[in-house]
Amino acid sequence: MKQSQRNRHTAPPSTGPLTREELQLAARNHSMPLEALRYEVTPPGLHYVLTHFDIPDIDAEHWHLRVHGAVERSLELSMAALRRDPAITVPVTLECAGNGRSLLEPRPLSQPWVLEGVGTAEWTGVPLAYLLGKAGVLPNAVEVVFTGADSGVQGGVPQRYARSLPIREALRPDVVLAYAMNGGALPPQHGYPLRLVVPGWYGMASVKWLESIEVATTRFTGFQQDVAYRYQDSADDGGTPVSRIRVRSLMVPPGVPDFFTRHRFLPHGPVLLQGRAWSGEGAVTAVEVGIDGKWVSAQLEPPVGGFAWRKWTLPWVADPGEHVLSCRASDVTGAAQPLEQNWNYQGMGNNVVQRVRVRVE
Ligand SMILES: Nc1nc2c(c(=O)[nH]1)N[C@H]1C(S)=C(S)[C@@H](COP(=O)(O)O)O[C@H]1N2
Ligand SMILES: [Mo]
Repeated sequence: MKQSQRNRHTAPPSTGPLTREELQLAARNHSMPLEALRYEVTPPGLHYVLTHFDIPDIDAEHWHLRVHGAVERSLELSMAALRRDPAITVPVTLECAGNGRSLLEPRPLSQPWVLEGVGTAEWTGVPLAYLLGKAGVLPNAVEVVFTGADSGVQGGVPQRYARSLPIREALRPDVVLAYAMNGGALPPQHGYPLRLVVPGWYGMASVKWLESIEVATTRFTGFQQDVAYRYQDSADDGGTPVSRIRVRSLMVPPGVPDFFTRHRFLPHGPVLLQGRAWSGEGAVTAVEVGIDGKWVSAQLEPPVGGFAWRKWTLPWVADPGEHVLSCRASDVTGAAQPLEQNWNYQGMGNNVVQRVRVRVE
């Protein structure tokens, strides 16, 4: 697909007020309330949700997973068969690649996330590598294509939701085909009866309502791979694909909110500031907390897992007045959250530092 054709049906970014279409998406797809950062593992109802089309209605009794393409043996597996395979449980922080989009100026028109398109769950299921091993990946395999049961139209293109992974990522031992979330049945909105979870990658890679796994000998060029989820400077820029989660931290806003503005009110005196930090590039190594622009190192707790967030805390003595609190994480690659976000056409990979205004009384 030529890039000039790619964004032909996508409305250009806007400086105007929020549109009805954005409201419609925001009401369907919910984020994680920031106070839920207190939970190490996010309760399923508080985990963010992002669904491009409709939640498909799947009868798990008759559902089958197909594993096919460049393999020695194609497989067709029922849920009962998958449950007999060895299972692993992986704690994973998932974040939508468009998280923070509505903070950009001009604003790319899509799901208008603020900051909270994130959550951490314990995903239980069969390692993808185990099933690929059973099928026998042929030596000319390049990618693995994952297709969900959901379909619709995006950018004028009718499609089923599908994404691919390079073969070396697909063979990682921690990539899981999950049928349980936090020890309970996978809820409909999170991909029942089976979804892929790719630790460290932005959420778009973790295909829900999975029906087909195809080992491919050429690069996949589906819409969600080649058109959506790219870092582009403009509609005409081919851009680069979005993959791993950029380092980020968030804070539980202290005190209590104003109902409408969410401005915070806090009594003066000692308060424990806290939040969580994560990165898909590797371990978070530091979190600094900014108090009116002065940065102080926070205390870090061990992460919940290799690609799950870690808690940070910082005791603060709040003086009366207006204050701006922020937090900034860095990871093992040396990457740190930017103070001002670099703009991109689709509003992808935002990890600008969060700023929380509080009035101490
Ligand atoms: N089949 C299918 N899988 C999907 C999607 C989708 O629309 N359809 N959305 C993706 C996106 S963009 C994200 S961010 C995550 C969200 O997962 P969650 O809703 O379980 O948090 O699912 C991904 N997997
Ligand atoms: Mo997403």
